[in-house]
Order: sequence, then C-alpha cells, then structure tokens
Amino acid sequence: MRNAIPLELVGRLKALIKRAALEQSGLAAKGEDINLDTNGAPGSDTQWVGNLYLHSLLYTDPAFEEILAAPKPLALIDTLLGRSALLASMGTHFKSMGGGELPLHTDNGNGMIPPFRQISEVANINYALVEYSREQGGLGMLPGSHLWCRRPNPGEAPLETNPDVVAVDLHPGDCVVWHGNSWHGSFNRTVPGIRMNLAMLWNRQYIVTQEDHSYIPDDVRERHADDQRLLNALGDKQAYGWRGDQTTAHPTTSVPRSTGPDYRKMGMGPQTLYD
Ligand SMILES: O=C(O)CCC(=O)C(=O)O
Repeated sequence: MRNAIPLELVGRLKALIKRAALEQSGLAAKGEDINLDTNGAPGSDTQWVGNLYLHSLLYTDPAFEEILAAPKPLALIDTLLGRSALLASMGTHFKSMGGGELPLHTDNGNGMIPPFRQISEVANINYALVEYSREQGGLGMLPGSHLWCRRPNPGEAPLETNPDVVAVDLHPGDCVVWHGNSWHGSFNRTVPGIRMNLAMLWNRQYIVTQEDHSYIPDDVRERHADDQRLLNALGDKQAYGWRGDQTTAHPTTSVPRSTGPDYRKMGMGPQTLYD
C-alpha cells in the first residue's frame, strides 16, 4: 500500500525511534549517537553494527497512536481478523549495515501448532520508515506461502539462498499487510545507514498479545474516547484476565480490573470469522 501515512508523520516517528534505539541499545548511556541520514553514502556510517528489535513503543508518544489509527491498513486488518482484533505489539526492527538477515518465519508464534488454519489468526502491518530494497535490508516475502499452513524448515529459512523470495521495494510511508501464515523476513543490509520499520502485529481476540494490553493508560483513553474501535484494539472489551482483588491493572490507569468474570464483556466476543 503506497503512502499509507504522511511523510510528516514518518519524520516524527523516525526521531522517536532513534531515541528508543539509543536508550534500548545502551548507546545513549555511553554518550554515542547513530546517524540516521547517511542515505547509503560510503564512509558516512555510524560505528554501530547490529540488529535491534525495539519494543513497547505505543505508549511512549501519541505519534504511535496516530499510526495505529491510520485507516487504510486498519481496513485490511478488519478484513483478515475481524473488528475484534487486538494489537499484539508495536515495535521496530532497527538494523545497520552488516547486522545480518532476519530469516524467513511466520508470525504464528507462542507455540501455535501446525498445521495452521487457512484463516488468518495473526496479521502484520509493516511500515517502511526509510527506503526498502534488498541491499538496504528491506523486507523479503515468499508469495503464496500463507497457503502452506506451516513454518519454513531450517533449509528453507535463509532469504539469501531461497530462490522463491521476492524483495519488497518500498518508500517511506508505504506499508505491507500480511496474513500471519506468510513466510517473510528481512535482508542483510549491505550499504551504510539504518533500515527501520514500524511493525504492528495483530491477533484475533482469543490469542495472547505480545505486549501487556491488560490496561489502557488514562491519557490514551481520554484522547480516543470517541474511537471505541481503537480502544477495543487495546483490549477494552477483552473479557479474560480477571483477578481476585479490585486493584487497577497498572499505575497509569484508574480503571480497576474486574474481580471474577465480567459476563457483559464475555457476551461481546465475536460470533463469526469477520465480525
Ligand atoms: O521488516 C523486517 O525486518 C521484518 C519484520 C518481521 O519479520 C516481523 O515483524 O515479523
């Protein structure tokens, strides 16, 4: 999908993600920096080499709520998973030249047992925040693999040697949405500079989310009070997770978790594949 989010938002997200990368990698503590703007020019690269997965970005700045609410990719999530889908996680794969590839895999994690169902139980939105190509460490996908309902075996997983892998060339602000069974990964970056995405994983509401969505911070709830779809994506109508006391789920929320089953919420679960 071309131009799924505006370039102005891409710019703000890149700056925030750079801050997260410096913090989560420990470079900030050492007083080091990462140059995001080398654009592949030889000799201008940062000294840092590696691949990081930067996690738990959503509640660090409202800009991440803006990308969560982007309507066109969300329409495809509704189509793949239904409107009761939950956001599983929002993170960034942040990679430098020579950090290595991310081998082919499916997104059916947490011990999901093959053969997978043909319906999508998990789906991903992968936003390009910089240019994507094979050399730049962009996304590789294996077309049609969602129909095979299994994971790649170790011989099939390396992108470099699998002849059926296709490089997905994207521009900043574009995104790809895929079915959770699809085999995908990303190439080793062979040119200077940083390749970063914004990876937004979703799952059907009966699957455990990757990040803790047992609470919604009060400020997020206030900003999106008129967008129940977004609040639902963050677990607002999740019936499970009850507990024995009336404490709140997290210091940033004033909403107490229910003690015992909430039968009203349990009645709100989807009854069809595409609710
Ligand atoms: O863009 C990438 O580096 C691949 C991301 C990926 O494999 C994932 O989100 O599951």
